[in-house]
Amino acid sequence: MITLYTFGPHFGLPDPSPFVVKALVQLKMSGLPFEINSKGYSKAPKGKLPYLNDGGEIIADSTFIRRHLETKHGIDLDRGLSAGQRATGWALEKMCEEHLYWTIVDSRWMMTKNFNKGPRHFFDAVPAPLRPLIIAKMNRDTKRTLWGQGIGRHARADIEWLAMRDLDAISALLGDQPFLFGDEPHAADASVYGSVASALCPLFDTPIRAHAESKANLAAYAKRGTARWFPELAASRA
Ligand SMILES: N[C@@H](CCC(=O)N[C@@H](CS)C(=O)NCC(=O)O)C(=O)O
Repeated sequence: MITLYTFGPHFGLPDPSPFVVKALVQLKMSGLPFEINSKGYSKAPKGKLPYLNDGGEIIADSTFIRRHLETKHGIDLDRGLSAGQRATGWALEKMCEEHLYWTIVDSRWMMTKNFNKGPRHFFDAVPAPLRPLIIAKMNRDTKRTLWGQGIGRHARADIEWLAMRDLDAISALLGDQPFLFGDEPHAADASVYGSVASALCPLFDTPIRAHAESKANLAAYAKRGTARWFPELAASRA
């Protein structure tokens, strides 16, 4: 049996991490049976989620999870795509994960009103006397990470502009298709859906979200993905 380690649903999303959402969607697309465990963070081999356990074999990182599906289970999530489409999918996926993602981290962690509504609650179970210390440390660590990545060196309006360019690119490539490469989803949809759903998360007030909402095809894409992969969430929103 495959076990996927996740954070669990938060913020009205299947998971607060777009990488976990991507792994959940990849597994759902694979058709393999799997279970979810939201208590594995402390044992994460790379200190991050997602990772999975497939009969004792541990695979950390959403992209290596995809590779594992390909190599161990012979599942090609890009079946039917041309080499050019596969390349476009890879480029879009990495734009979401290595660029758009950081703008979303910035908006959730560095904007006080969003932090208080969202990530602050990750620490609700920490004993009260320790909580402010842990929260301050996590904030410092996240700020340092954003600085190191580079995005944290920009003015917020510039960060938001970068995010909007990403969303424009996704919207333009998606056009009026149900999924990125036509009627059926492929590998990149797992990642792009996770990122677009994160950008649209109704809990957080950001110009990034407003921009995503202004693109009718992105809003419809996220809704379509939620209905297909997380129907329980779609029902709770209806
Ligand atoms: N490249 C990794 C990225 C995973 C990642 O960044 N996960 C974040 C959540 S979005 C995490 O677990 N952060 C916890 C930490 O850094 O302590 C993947 O594709 O799985």
